Amino acid sequence: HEIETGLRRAVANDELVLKFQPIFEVKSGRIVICEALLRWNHPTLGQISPVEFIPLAESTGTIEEITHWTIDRACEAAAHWPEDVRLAINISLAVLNSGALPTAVIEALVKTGLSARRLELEMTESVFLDDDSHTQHMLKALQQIGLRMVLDDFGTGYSSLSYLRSYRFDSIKIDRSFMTGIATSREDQAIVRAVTLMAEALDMEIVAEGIETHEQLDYARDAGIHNVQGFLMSEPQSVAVMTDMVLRNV
Ligand code: G
Ligand code: G
Ligand code: MN
Ligand code: NA
Repeated sequence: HEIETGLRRAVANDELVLKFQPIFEVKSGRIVICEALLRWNHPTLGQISPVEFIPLAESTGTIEEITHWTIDRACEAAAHWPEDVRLAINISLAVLNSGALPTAVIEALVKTGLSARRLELEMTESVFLDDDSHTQHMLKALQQIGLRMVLDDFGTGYSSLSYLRSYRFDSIKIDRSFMTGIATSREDQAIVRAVTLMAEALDMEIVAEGIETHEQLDYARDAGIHNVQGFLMSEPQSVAVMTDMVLRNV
């Protein structure tokens, strides 16, 4: 309850903080995308993870305000980055279904001057349980103005290949659970290779997340994964450090 009431004031009290975690192109070693990751610095409880407060924000209705704050701040930061670096923002199901997303996104793009093609929305496949929904039409409309749609945590949850048939994602992020034991698991190796081949055949970019060791990075490279993200390359960073990193991007 302390969390619940606090959440309503978190935006106004400036308690939310955005971190950014870079995603690197395997081929060039360059940063190609930065993912915005939300943190809540609670005045008495300390730093609270989005895993804890996002579900609460969804059930109490504060998720829209929080997401719009995130979109505004993240676009503002990314507008100062080089043109070839994209921004990724996580969007939860409740926000996708609410209908307010397109206006919030377009307003942020106009206000900051960030071009639509530099913005990616990451969502999990729960969004697509309902085939041909209103939400899918809305996402297609955003895609038509240049935004990229990313299927996050691929391979977990309700995972079904039918989502890939009914909706054109620009990119998929294979869930980090497939990378954790890849050095010793023939199953994980086979799955990562197969998913990469499929992504390529469907003209989707493929990202491996949760890369923590050189060995995992080697397996990702050998499988043909395009982009990688994980603590081996970089943890989530402050906006200042992230901006410095992309300006020195070589
Ligand atoms: O780095 P990490 O602990 O931040 O993220 C934990 C989870 O919270 C991940 O599933 C991530 O996608 C999610 N998350 C992080 N930031 C946001 C955000 O701004 N909005 C939403 N909906 N989820 C987020
Ligand atoms: O679900 P999503 O992919 O948006 O989650 C992002 C989460 O993954 C964040 O909590 C981020 O801090 C975390 N993360 C990023 N890289 C790594 C990594 O190499 N290892 C682990 N364990 N978590 C990671
Ligand atoms: Mn994500
Ligand atoms: Na993920």
